[in-house]
Amino acid sequence: MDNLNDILEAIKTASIQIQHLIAHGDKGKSEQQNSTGDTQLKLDIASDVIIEDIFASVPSIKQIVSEEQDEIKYLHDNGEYLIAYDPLDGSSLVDVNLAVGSIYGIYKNDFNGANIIASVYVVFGPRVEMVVCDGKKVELFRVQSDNSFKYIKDLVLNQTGKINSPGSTQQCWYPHHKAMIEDMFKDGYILSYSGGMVPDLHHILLNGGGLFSYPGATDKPKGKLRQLFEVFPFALIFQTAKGDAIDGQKSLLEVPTTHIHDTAPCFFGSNKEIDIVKKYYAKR
Ligand code: P6P
Repeated sequence: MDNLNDILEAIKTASIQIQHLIAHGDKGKSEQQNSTGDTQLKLDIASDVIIEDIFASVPSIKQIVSEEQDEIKYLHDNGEYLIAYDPLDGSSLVDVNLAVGSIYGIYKNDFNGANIIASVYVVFGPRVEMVVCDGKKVELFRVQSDNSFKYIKDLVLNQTGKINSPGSTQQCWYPHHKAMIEDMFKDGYILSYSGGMVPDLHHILLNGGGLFSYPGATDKPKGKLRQLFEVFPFALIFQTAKGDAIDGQKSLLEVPTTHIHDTAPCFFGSNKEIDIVKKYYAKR
């Protein structure tokens, strides 16, 4: 059993500081762009600095990869864990007072789907909640008035759900994807999409099921969401919560990584909804 306590405590400490930053920090744009070409908000950079400074004091962390930085950072030669993180996913949503989140993928030996051993995300919404997955269970924690993280319950998906959360630019969807989304709505699924993958996926997990999709499309054939610090962490969570996570055919954790900022088309959901995806994506 891996000892992740030091890392979890570091994430809790960083999250309390990031919560304060969201509420009171400078929300302007910086002059910089990240590796994916997104203009970085001052919140992105400030959140990244908080996390990196705290991780630098954790001896078990060997390397880190951040959405906000081009290269791998080397922390402790004798460290055991590699962490890829998105410090504040969907940060532009703060300006319209919508929920945002931090995502952490914890790896051993190498940054790829096969080597992820745990994932954590923190959602900054009306409440601050943290979800921790060690590959065996998915646990929900909620921040209390004294900034402690109280265990609430384990999260398990039902075999089917009601939420359909379709990402990507609709006018760029491939015909088979468009048909799948439209048929799901005809079958009574309920639309839920905020533009923030952390709250959108948290909603599905807490409501017991449904489908979140960010497919390849004509504008982004390999999708938009980043493998190491967005796709793989949530894939581990959904597969551990008795749902599934695929690229249209196979497990997302089998998708090869050639660069630390690679993206992947991704589908996360309950088993019935993932079967629907496989049907529409068969032989594509
Ligand atoms: P679109 C936020 O920028 C993000 O990376 C994810 O949190 C979210 O799911 C996706 O992009 C939204 O992308 O193209 O729908 O705005």
